[in-house]
Amino acid sequence: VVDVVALGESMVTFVPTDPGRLADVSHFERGIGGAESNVACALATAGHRVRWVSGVGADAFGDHLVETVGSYGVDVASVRRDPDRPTGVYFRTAGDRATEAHEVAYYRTGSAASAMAPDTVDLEAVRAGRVLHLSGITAALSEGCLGLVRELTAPRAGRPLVSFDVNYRPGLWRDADEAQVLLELARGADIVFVGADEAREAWGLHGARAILEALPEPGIVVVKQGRGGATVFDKNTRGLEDATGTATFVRALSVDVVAAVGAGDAFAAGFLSATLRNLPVRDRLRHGHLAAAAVLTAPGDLAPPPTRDHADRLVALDDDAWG
Ligand code: KDG
Repeated sequence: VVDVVALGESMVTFVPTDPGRLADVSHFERGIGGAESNVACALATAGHRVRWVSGVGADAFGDHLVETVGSYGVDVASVRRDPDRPTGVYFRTAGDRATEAHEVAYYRTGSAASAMAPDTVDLEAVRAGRVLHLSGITAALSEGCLGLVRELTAPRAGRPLVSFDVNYRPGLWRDADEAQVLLELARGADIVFVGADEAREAWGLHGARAILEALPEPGIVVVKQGRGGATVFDKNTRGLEDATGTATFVRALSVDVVAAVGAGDAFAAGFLSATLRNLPVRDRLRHGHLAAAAVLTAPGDLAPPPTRDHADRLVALDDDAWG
């Protein structure tokens, strides 16, 4: 039995070893990135059975991605090797510590993963887990990818619990429909992760109340307030007709941020792991914040999260420690 299936594109990443603009720096360190495989690797580290579904080229970077994600214990047997299309690559700067702004240059148009579509992916393998994790990035990659995410978020008897991270990437969207598309996909999910900032940017929605009113269907909506913390609204604490409801808020850990990229993925993984274990909502948030802190304090998109035992001990610290 698979606990979680994560579907989405992963790329080989190149992050400069010294500060500066992409136009100027000359040395880069190779890593891997990809929102959904980041989630998959973190969940596997936490002891869950995880499958990653994607496409990569039949090239050296494809080998590297499959081997690296596989080395976390993630099942990579459903990753399609495409002889005609390359593995995606991206370059990004480590980012400004104060503003968290960073430069990103994607080389992924026409990539193997962007060729994913309902008829090129093994849908049975995708639907085999208890949870299916998707993100708005996939929807932006191509018409075929959008069709696939639509298919997977459509109502269907016996489907897995669908987790959807909005992951708004303005640079990836080409048509003007993105706000509507992302909203529609989020509404088809059971668990939605969205940053208050991205809800503002993508949907023009200000504050949790507006977000909840726009997303009446999902059983769980997690609104992330960046360094402030995150709030969970679930069906037990909000009536669908009363979108304000009561909610559970947990402050984020205060850490010295090295690079923020990937923190949202780690947060989702920590939250989903605790959800699979049926932990109380407060502890789901604490697990999310802990996993995020591990990534925030490391330069890469993907940093090893604390082990399950270690995380459990930290989550059990009293309220004073959690602030
Ligand atoms: O969530 C982190 C991602 O942004 C990164 O790992 C790469 O998936 C990625 C993307 O498309 O930006």
